[in-house]
Amino acid sequence: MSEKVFPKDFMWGAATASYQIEGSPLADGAGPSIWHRFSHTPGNTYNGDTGDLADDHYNRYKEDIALMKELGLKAYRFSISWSRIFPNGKGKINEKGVDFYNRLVDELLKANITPFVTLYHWDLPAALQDLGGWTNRDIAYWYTDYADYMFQRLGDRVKNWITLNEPWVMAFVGHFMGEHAPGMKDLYAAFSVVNNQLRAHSKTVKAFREENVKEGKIGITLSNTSHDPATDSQEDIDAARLAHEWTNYPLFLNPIYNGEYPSGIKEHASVFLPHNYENDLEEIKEKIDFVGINYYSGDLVKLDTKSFLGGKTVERGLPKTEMGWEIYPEGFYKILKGVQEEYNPKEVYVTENGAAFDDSVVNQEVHDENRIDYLKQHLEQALRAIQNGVTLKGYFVWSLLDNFEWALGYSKRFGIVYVDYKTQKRIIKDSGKWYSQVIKNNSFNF
Ligand code: LGS
Repeated sequence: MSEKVFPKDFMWGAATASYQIEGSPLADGAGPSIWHRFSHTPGNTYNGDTGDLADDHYNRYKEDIALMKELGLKAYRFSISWSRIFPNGKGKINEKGVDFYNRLVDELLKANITPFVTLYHWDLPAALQDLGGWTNRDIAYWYTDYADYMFQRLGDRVKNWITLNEPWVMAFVGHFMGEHAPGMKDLYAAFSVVNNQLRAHSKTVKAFREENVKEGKIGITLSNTSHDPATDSQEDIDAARLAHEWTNYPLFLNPIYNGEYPSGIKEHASVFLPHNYENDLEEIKEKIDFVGINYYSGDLVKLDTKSFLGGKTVERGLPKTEMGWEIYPEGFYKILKGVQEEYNPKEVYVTENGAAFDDSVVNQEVHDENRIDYLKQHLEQALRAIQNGVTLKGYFVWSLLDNFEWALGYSKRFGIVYVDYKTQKRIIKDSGKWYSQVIKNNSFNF
């Protein structure tokens, strides 16, 4: 056993997202989002679950910030629900929606917790979906107007901004697999969403620079799975590399840093990208201040000429979380090291890492040793990444609270704080207690 000591000023945090925790989606003049619509459409979510109540954070945010303080969090990543601010996505402003985030930010600052704001975590105003949503090129303007407005309203107090959460998931799980809102199954739409998200992101970064938010930083959060080749055959190595370029940080960072899509995408998938997408690349190339990395799991990839981009996953017998995802901490290191080597970002934050397990309450306690093990193994790899040159500045556990896990509803618990959905009572799990010690000591034993 040895002590794993983190750099001084390491930013320890926890993350959530608006639709997953807030509840009251239509309160105080808010407009519906695509997730409100999607979850209310029968057959789309486990058990027909919706975000109508979720963790009732909209009403309990003070209690939740008190919990964060008790845990000793230094930072908190949350997202803004666009349709609370602009009920129609654009045009008329809903001051009461802005009020909620003003109160939230003020309460966080009072508790000495640094806010990291995600401008978009999948809950597009439904009114914009009616205009084509992310497939409409105009969304780059709609989104930038909304983001710019938030910089003006919160930029005096919020210094850390994330443009988009996991644009790959938005594009492909929402527009190709149909499992997330808006529930489409169209590969061409999915690639146009990728391109439009990149355009929206970069226009917003430019607007952010023009706003001149004092000491402000802006970045993007990307999803990642560590794809390893199933054998050392060139075919499988290529299939794993292509899966990496398609589903991980390269799909977005290559255009942002280098002004072009990754070579494998150009070679195998450019037919799906919008006509004349090349004309957008110059505008998309735009400096950011940090990269947000989300990491949960890995897989083994084998060539499969029948599947899109030629890869399928094969079982390798690693232990899994309740989601059925492999526990593969080594992959966390590979992703962190990879992003530094490939794009050399100024700063990296882990904006999500965590695990769902089947928690049970025993005498008002939750003994989630499995989650503690998961976190220990992953934090060990994060530290290893820092020791090997990765400019990792902070880590946000997913999630602060058990919450609405999208299509899986309330069936999966990721929190370090347990939520009893009937009573809305919160219980700090053993993992939460453990994490608060890590923060306090800036280290842990493993
Ligand atoms: O709740 C979401 C978490 C849970 O797991 C959060 O809103 C998202 O930003 C994020 O996508 N989240 C998440 N992702 C894990 C994806 C792992 C995929 C592994 C697939 C292996 C078959």
